[in-house]
Amino acid sequence: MASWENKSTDPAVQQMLVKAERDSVATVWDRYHDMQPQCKFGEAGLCCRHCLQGPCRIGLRGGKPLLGICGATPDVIVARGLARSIAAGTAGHSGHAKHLAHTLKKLARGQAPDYTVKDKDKLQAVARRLGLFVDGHQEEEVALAVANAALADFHEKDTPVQWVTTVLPKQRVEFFQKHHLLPAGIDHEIAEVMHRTSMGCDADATNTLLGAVRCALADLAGCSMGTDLSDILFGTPVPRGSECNLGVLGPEWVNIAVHGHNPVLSEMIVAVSREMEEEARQAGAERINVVGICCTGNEVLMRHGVPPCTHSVSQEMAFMTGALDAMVVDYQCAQPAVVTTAACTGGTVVTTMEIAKITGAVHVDYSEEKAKANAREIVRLGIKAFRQRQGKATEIPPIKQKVVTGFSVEAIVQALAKLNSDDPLKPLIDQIVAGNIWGICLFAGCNNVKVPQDLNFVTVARRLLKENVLVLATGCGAGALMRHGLLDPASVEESCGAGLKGVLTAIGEANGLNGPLPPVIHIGSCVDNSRGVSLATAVANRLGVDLDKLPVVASAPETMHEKAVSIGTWAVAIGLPTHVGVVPPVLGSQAVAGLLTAGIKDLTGGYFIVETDPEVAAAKILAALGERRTALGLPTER
Ligand code: NFS
Ligand code: SF4
Repeated sequence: MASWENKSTDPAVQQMLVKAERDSVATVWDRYHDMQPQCKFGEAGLCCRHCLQGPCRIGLRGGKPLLGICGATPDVIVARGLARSIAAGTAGHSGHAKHLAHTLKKLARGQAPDYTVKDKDKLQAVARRLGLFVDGHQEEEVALAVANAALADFHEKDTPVQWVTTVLPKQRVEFFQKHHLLPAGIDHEIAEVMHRTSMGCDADATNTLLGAVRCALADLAGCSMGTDLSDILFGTPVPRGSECNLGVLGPEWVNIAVHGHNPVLSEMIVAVSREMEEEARQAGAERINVVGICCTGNEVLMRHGVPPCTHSVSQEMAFMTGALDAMVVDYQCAQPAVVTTAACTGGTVVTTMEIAKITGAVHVDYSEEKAKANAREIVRLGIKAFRQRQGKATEIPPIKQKVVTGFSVEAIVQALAKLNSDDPLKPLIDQIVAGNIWGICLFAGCNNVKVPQDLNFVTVARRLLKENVLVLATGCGAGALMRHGLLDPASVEESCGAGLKGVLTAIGEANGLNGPLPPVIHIGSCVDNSRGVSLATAVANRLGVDLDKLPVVASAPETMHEKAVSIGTWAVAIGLPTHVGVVPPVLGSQAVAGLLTAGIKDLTGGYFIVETDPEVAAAKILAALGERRTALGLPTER
């Protein structure tokens, strides 16, 4: 195997890696190589720096583990480290949601004139779900009430976080209440984890992990709120077509990548770029081409069909083409290295948020009050970089794949309603019962430099599709699967088992598509994992059961970010078997590892499946679905 195949299975990325080597541009894979060997203590979760007496590294003496200087055991140190990761992840998702809540509030008060409520029905639906007044009130009043309810969910109050209690089946909420797992406030739970994991506080690993689970449920709230408010502000996605991979860049275009997470910014870049075509033409460009990277790319792909050029671990490759003029980042998942890559290849990195500046990037202070003016300033930086690029060579891999995207739960239910308008979920449930859909798997999470890019995603997904598992995908997981053709309806024929093929075709044809839905149903960005929860909750409610009974699993086969740790933890908490394909830093404690992969099943019904071999992982996921089918009394022969 050539060395770049160990790095990425995406041929477009492979081509850019050859170029990077030729041009002596260091990439994430070079830095990973330089980092070897990585610290064994850190890998096992056995390093603590929670006080200035440390760092304490837990080695063995005489075959027995040492204790931290304060006496903290390996179990305590591993549990505390994991809990802090979950708190950080929760801060990421919920910070994103809070930003949207502030935007909605400014809009309602007339302070954000460039934003509107795009989905009035969703505003009303969310307000009703939260028990707020709707009838007879102005749109601004309802928007303000929803924004205030969202902001109120951040602090501790007498009632638990509404974006948890209103998005799950009643039984699950009662279960959380009984076990003291309902978050009291999103920020409150993050602070509580920081408190209890500080020196001399919680020294009972199980207790720490329960606190971490409550924090992870605050992450679910952040995700659900992120989805709801984005749909209200920017529209609930409907199915649409697009293309992806580096081939969506064009040498004669002003290529601007939106990278990061929050559609608050990327939506405005998309909007103003359409108004600035003339400026681009005056600079000698044919047009402005906005493309996506990572989750904000998913947001604008879902709502506008903006083509994603790459995702996650391969973000530097967008600059390696020499054709990317500006990379506009908000926050999260932007490797600071992109500034160095841009310095080698040309192009500008533009940071926009006060909490996420990168030394060497150009910073434009973005505010919702001056959204369009700020966005124009940013696009102008792209046009300027395009001018400077004239006469320089580009190398754009001629590789792109067709994508069908835009499957919000609303869109899925609408598509199913074409088969049964009175009871849209019935056709889905009938097919699960009949075994034409063996179960449902939600693929989520990142690429990770430790895994050849996309290998685990594609291997596990292909195996599951053959076994008639309905596959949903979000975030960079959807990115991985789309760059290998699995969001293209044309690949149903070769990739899906007969049962699934029949279902996808029936839904597609009932909706006038002249063919099937794509093999993988793209439901959005990482916060949109909440759409998976909504769909599962709708099915559970329709059947009158809790989520831990459904043949539904989650898989993050190449996970990287702390946010993914939070998502995985809430997935387990709501009762889903959850596969991770990268070993998290917990192996230093058998007690913690055992609790997460087995013990917790007795409590929540969910559990982690940690499996790095994608073939074995697929088999374990199928077995987990089989176990659920058996418990429901559904046919299990295939
Ligand atoms: Ni999710 Fe999205 Fe991608 Fe991973 Fe980062 S963009 S919020 S964390 S790398 S999937
Ligand atoms: Fe060491 Fe305890 Fe301080 Fe951690 S909290 S660094 S284990 S002394």
